[in-house]
Amino acid sequence: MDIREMPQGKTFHRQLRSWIDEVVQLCQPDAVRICDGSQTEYDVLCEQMVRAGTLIRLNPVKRPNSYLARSDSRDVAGVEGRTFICSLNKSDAGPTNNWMDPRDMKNKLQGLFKGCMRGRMMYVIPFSMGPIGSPIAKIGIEITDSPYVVASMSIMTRIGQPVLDVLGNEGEFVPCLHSVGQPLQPGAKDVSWPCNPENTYIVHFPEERSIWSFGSGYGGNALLGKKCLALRIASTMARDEGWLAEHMFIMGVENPAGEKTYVAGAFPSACGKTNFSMMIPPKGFEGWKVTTVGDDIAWIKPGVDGGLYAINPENGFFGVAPGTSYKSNPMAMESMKENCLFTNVGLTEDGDVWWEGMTDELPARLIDWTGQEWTPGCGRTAAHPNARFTAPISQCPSLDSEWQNPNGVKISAFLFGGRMGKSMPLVFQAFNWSHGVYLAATMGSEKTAAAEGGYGVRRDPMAMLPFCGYNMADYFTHWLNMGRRVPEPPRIFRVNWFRKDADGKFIWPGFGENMRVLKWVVERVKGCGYGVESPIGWMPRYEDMHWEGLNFSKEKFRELMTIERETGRDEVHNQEELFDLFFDRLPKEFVYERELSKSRLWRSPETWRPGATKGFAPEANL
Ligand code: TSX
Ligand code: MN
Repeated sequence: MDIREMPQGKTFHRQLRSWIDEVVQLCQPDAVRICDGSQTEYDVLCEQMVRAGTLIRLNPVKRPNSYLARSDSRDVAGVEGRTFICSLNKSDAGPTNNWMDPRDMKNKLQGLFKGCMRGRMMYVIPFSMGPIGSPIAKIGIEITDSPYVVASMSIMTRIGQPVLDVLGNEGEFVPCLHSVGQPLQPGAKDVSWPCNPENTYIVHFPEERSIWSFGSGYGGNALLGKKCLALRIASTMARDEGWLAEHMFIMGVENPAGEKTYVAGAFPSACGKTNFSMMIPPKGFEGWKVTTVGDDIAWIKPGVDGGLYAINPENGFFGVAPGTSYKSNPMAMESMKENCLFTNVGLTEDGDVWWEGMTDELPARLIDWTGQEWTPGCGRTAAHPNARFTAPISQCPSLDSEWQNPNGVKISAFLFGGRMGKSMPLVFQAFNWSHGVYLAATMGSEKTAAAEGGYGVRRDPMAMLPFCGYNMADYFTHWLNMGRRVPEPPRIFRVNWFRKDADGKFIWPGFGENMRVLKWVVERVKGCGYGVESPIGWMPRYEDMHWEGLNFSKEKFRELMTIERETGRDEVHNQEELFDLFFDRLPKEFVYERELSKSRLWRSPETWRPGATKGFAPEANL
């Protein structure tokens, strides 16, 4: 079947139709298709991409209804250097975003988009971020010349006619214009992954609430609902409208009594956020359940009862494949058994996918992500390190029963955590909201190599550094304001699964064992969990945590939880760098919080606990 002969989505939205006309005039596509979101549309598009060499159909027995895409080797990841926030004033983009005057940028983009879809089909994708019709959801319309983007968006978001129906004739939408930036000359043969790396621009106009993306067909650069709309544009909407658009997972934790507590959290990249959101309770936690609402983005609004309610605006997982296995994340593996798109992973001889870390045993040979023959000793990786799986969230076995609740789930705790080899304990609780916001803003991961810019901490406030659509100092202020506006804000915790011992080995087993931390968190927010006050926050003692099913000694726990006065002081001192960056708009509360932290850490350990000389551990003198 030819996609051009199929029935299309229908809309009488005047503004939408005139925007489509405008884009046709500018981009000069061969034909236009308004996507209806039907299964036939998806199937026909994938079939067309198989014929064009963009997709490879995987073995239908091993991986039903699934495909592999291999991108251009220059188009494999987000491009922070070419991502812009074009607010009217430069200072509203802040020191951590690229900025250009919106008029200059529009001129540049008009030039790039002129005729850029010649020889190609233009797709109009109506999509809803959040359950269709939810009061928290937002509608976007992505116009793209990439059928791969259409297929990906139909997994990652809710698309098609139902969205147009809710949009009606007057509804609001965020226009998202995307092109791979490589027009096809008449008679010319297309490449399997068209893109334009020399002229890539990912541009956000926060005041106008529009997105223009040119030159990349990959991930967040091209699937504009995710990082561009649900984080960068939504964060500015959230600031203006009094809610939060966050780079957070959402999960439910149910105890044996059947009481469920929802937790949301943000970790910087490579800290296992997806793994955590799909955790399986370990031995010793019979009757406990963890359920998944989302693994990447949370939109959080004040509810009428004084709490904060969160929805996952997405409808799928766009996860990093390498490292994902039945050991590290069985729920993710189960989610990708069928109906999936894989990008830049290896192709096995029997037509299935493989990536580094997927199995202990390596395949004897396969075709790697660049299309070349691969063998275990060949010196290249089978999958690109940023290779992805795109899977429908509905296929996740740990999916929470409330995942489509249009009003969201009530969040009781926020977790923030980075990768810290020393100085940060396994878990501690902020003293109060402003202290918690401070802990979230100073979060980061230790730099691992001198090549990454010397030793120290790479700060990633709320894991939002690349995704905040406005000045991050104003974002901190917004967070502080939310705590004042909401009578019952969630409690805030810092976690760190990555502390190392003197031999450089991880002290904490992590993964499912993180349930022990979650249990303490849940008990704290319910008011039935014990803890002691430390110089940096509330901490569990050994006996305050549940150890059944794990052999973890009191001595190791002490090593894991210790705050040495010197390292603590170094950490607070080091935070100055971040504060300097935002000096002109930094909320006063942060200055005071830092001074309070200092006064607690600079004091003699004897005042923390009689007899202590070096530091603090929840139940011991050091
Ligand atoms: O995802 C991880 N989590 C969270 C899981 C719920 N990872 C993988 C991080 C890279 C994406 C972890 N790695 C975690 C963790 O809690 N912890 C570690 C560190 C670690 C690695 C290997 C072991 C232990 C800890 N192995 C053994 O103990 C045998
Ligand atoms: Mn993310």
